[in-house]
Amino acid sequence: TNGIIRPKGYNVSWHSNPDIEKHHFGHAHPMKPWRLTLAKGLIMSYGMHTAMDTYVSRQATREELEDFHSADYLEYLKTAKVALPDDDYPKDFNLGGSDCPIFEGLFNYCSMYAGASIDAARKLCNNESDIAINWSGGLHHAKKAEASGFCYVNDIVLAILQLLRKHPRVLYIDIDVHHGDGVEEAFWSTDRVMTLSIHKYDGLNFFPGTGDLERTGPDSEGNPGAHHAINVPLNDGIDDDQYVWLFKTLVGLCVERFQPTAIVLQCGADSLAGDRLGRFNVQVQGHGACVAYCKSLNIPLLLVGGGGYTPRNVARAWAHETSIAIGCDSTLDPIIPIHTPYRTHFRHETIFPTLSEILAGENRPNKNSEKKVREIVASITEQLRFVNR
Ligand code: ZLM
Ligand code: CA
Ligand code: ZN
Repeated sequence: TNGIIRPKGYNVSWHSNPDIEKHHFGHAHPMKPWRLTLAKGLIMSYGMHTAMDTYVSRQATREELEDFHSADYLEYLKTAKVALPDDDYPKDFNLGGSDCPIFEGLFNYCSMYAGASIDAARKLCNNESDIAINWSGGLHHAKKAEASGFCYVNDIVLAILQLLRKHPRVLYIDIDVHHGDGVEEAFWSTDRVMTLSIHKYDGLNFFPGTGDLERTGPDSEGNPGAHHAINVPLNDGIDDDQYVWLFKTLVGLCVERFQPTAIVLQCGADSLAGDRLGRFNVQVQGHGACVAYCKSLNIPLLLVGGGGYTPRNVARAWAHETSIAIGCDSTLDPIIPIHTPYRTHFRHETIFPTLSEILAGENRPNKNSEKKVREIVASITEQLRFVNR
């Protein structure tokens, strides 16, 4: 089995539940929980599960969900009925539109992925894990009383609230192609959480329309959250070299300045080249290098999923990142094992297809100049001078 060995004295916990994967957002909706089945198949065909503590996640309780969400929103989420196509019904709490449809088992789906993130955070709190993984989480757009962008319950906020019971400072990093607005907003007024999101930004032309460089936290007198929101707005086509350089530079600066005692990394795979909704040219290698860099900091680490709309690439990235977490990435055969379920879905036989294989002639030029990237780093360096711990 590829020489997968459980790392000695190092614990990785993996939180998942096949029930989550069975939910459907509806015909042609880009969010496909089934991609988790594809990822799990790949992870298990490599035998990686034998090197982790595996947990079948449970539903978060109503009380746990109310740590962040309002009771009336949760009540509506629980009782909302699937509408008939022509029904004229109120779209309260932004539920029921094409982005956030009401589907069969919606509340079960939400409480399960939230339960997994909460459990994962608790494993880090009681030192039972060094890295905890929930690929079904990472739903960063959900607000206190509002669904947004395929997200209904904000499992990341709930997990960070767990971490804050034990940890004085949490660094949240978000490599999804979209701005992590829900998490940023939730911790907007505290200096105990620093949020760093890297994303495509094009004003209101790209969802959710927030996350410009100047958005750094409320700058009113005596507000502790000031300067603790960090935003990295990028243009289409950024490649591995630029992305990984930016990531390491900025995360390095944040860690030095903020000295987090725990890190949450949202690994949204829609920043990968060839994504149905994303616009970047990041490859599985570069995406994984971000995870490897966080691991190298030796700070308790929570890995969650997020976006990712070309399932075969999502599965590749999250399987590769699982191997990085357990430390077997260097010995892993990149040729996808022959007995991998749905192996034909992968189209190319390796976890590291080349850019031209991924894009198949669909050229996406890099619209990020070296100058722009350096200006971003200079501006954030300046911002971080205001952060004192
Ligand atoms: N229309 N079907 C990222 C969340 C991105 C808002 C423009 C809907 C879609 C998209 C839904 C099947 C994360 C917006 C889009 C069309 C208003 C978004 C259903 C295609 C479809 O074919 C589709 C009928 C649907 C939705 C595309 N929606 C693309 N982009 C964004 C939300 C979530 O990755 O960050 C974390 C999980 N919504 O741009 C509209 C403004 C709705
Ligand atoms: Ca992001
Ligand atoms: Zn996204």
